[in-house]
Amino acid sequence: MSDRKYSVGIWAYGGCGDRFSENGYQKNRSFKEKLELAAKTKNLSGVEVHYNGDFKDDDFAEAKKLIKSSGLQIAAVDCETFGDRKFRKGALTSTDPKIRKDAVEIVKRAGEVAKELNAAVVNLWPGADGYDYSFQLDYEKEIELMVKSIKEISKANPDVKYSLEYKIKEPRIRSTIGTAAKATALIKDAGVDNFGVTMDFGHSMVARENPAEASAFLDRYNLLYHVHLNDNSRDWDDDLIVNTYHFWETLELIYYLKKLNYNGWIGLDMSPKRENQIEAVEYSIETLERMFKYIEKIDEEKLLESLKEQDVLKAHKLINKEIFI
Ligand SMILES: [Mn+2]
Repeated sequence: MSDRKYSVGIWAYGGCGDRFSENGYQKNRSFKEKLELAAKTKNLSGVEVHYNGDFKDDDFAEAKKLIKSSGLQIAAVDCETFGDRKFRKGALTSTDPKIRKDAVEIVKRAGEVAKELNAAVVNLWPGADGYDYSFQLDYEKEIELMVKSIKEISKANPDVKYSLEYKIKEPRIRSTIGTAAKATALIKDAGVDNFGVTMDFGHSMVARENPAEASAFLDRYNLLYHVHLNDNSRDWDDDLIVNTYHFWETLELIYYLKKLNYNGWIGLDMSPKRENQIEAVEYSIETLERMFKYIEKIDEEKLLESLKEQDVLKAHKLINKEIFI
């Protein structure tokens, strides 16, 4: 194995339910049981966990013990600000000051938890923020409140790295932060220097971006804090096994992670509903490792030359030579 650090969102070992199966297609497991499966997964070094989901303040001491005994590192602490009924009309952009404050407090507290668990980032996916209908929101207010919340979170924990995970839709029909460009604009607007972005492959695809290009864009502003790998059919965030739909987009992203010297966690965000969960994660890591190795075999100088000339055939011939042997 290489020295690349692979992690997975611990929900990959949970029930993997959806609105048609709230109990889940897989067995609903406790945090302890999920950690046990993660610890059994080959070549996995870390997990992402949800503060206010997998554990809250009252069972944090117990969760810490379980994490320690699992031998796993914590790649990211995610914040649960989306499932609670009170956040159904927004969390970080709620027009109810009490509800917005509750959401901001969860994210601030996740920062403290991240420090204690030595996590690389707090992964902040503002899933509750957005809207479903025309004439539902005051958009000016929505943006103003999101920027205000980002500023408050940043100021409370200046030494914690917060990574905003954009997603174009779901559960809201239109999310407040749907694209890499919008996440960047909001971070610049807030004028904070401890906020970056999580580029989730599937979210980027559904937003009709190209993940490699989105990553290069974010890197230009030093905002590529974290990545989530998975795959989908491009019309929904299916969180499928890596490289099962989009081979070229995945390979190009791998090339760019190397080209940009990305040295954060290679995070998996998957929901294997009908597959063996350990095997699905192991296969995804193995696939990514193979892809990194393919990329290393390609003559970099010639590839850069072909990119400069925009010579697609030259580039694809170079790449194909190493893959389809
Ligand atoms: Mn994700």
